[in-house]
Amino acid sequence: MTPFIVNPFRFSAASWEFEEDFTSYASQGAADAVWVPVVTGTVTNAVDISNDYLKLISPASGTGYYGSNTRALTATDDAAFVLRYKLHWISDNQVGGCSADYMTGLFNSNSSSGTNVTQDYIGVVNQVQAGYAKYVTAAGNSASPVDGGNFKSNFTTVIPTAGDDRYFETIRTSSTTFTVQIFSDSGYSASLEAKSDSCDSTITDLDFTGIKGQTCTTNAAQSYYIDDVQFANGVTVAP
Ligand SMILES: [Ca+2]
Ligand SMILES: [Ca+2]
Repeated sequence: MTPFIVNPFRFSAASWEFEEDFTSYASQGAADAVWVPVVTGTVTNAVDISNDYLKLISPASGTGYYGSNTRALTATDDAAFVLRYKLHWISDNQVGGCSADYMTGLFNSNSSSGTNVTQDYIGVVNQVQAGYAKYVTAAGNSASPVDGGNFKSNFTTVIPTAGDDRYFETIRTSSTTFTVQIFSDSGYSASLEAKSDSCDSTITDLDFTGIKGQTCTTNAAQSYYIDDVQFANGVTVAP
């Protein structure tokens, strides 16, 4: 009888392409060289090297406009990747005639995210508008990440709430499908809500991850930070 030998490596998932807790930067310049900030107006977005996270503050007054921070990835697979991060909601201001929309996800460009800046993207938008704040999945081909026409599914159980830590997992499950699941724990075991959506197969080359978005001049506002970012390429299950 031939002995059956299990090869453990045969079943091993790929490893994370990177894991980021924002603790390793010796200076603001070193952090900004990796998580490249782009900003106009009075949006504040940067790695906070004192608190070891990536923070975004869109002000309720002043001239908020857009901000982005992205870091480069290596040739993201167009049909399989896993992105995880913790999102801590600091505060929001649910007023005004136009919304504050910021997205965490993957993009095919390190450009900013004004309404006229088109790019490919998949991720989750935090939208604050008069009377509500919500998380919504989004996927667009040659569009603006804050274009509501490319919003997919509203999370209705998990609502942005001051002080909450939520753990987001976005998976591109094929060229035309993706899922987003929100967990309550850093082990990604306690699921609070999940969405499955379709996307355009022409959404490709998502070689940057980070945050992007915009606000109007004196209206709705939001502040949050992300931490413990993990990215795995070419797989549809977390390593
Ligand atoms: Ca951290
Ligand atoms: Ca495209």
